[in-house]
Amino acid sequence: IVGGSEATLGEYPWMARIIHKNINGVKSFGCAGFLIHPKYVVTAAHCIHSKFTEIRGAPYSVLLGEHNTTSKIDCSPGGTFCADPVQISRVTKIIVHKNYDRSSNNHHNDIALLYLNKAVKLTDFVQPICLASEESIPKKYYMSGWGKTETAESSPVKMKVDLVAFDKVLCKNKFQMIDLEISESQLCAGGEKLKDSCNGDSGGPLMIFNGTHYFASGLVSYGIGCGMKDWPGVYTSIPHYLNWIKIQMLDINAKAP
Ligand code: 4AZ
Repeated sequence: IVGGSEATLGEYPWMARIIHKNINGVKSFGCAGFLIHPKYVVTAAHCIHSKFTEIRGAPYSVLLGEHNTTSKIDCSPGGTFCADPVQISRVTKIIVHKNYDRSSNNHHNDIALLYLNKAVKLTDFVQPICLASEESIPKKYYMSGWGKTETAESSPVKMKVDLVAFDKVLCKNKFQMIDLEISESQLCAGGEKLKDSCNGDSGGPLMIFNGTHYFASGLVSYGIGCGMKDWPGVYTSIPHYLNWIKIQMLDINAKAP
């Protein structure tokens, strides 16, 4: 997050960090995601290594309820108050959108669904987010994540920023100049100087707030640098994939072990 501030404890409790363990057991963090149900997390397709699509037992885990990624507090149940009650779940099934093309810079259909080995416990720090069912043009979007900040390092604590909507036609024209195609299933937000999502925020939700609830309206997909004036970030439209998400959830459930 560029140009943001630290989120408060428990703010945006659907924010997930996706951890990948390589063949040597080394863990790395690359992306965010968001909890939509105790057993399902949505993220970006480009966050999943190509060989792990549609297989069981891929080496991914999801961390929920986290704020400070460097804190070593033991948050076991029954302990004293814990500021960072983290829950870790293994990903047992991954569905990457079948029309996502890794070789294209357009990042169309940049969405994936992760199925967790066990339902997470819903707490003050771990809650699902609602999904937006239709595209709207809000006054403000909200973004959160642990990605790169203006210092060009990823953030150890969860950050937040608000972004403005960016006109779709203007956005299409802008990206067309550099041979990129913005489709109906993508939306643009930001484009103000030094206020943006950035590397490592991918897969996280672009949120809107209706006065009572937050809704995921988009998903961080890509951008031209971060925080460059007039270059908004590009987001996968959640309303466009609402049916896809529902169908995949039913499909996983039907096949679940
Ligand atoms: C990335 O590489 C990335 N501001 C995500 C979002 C943006 C740029 C880069 C857009 O994950």
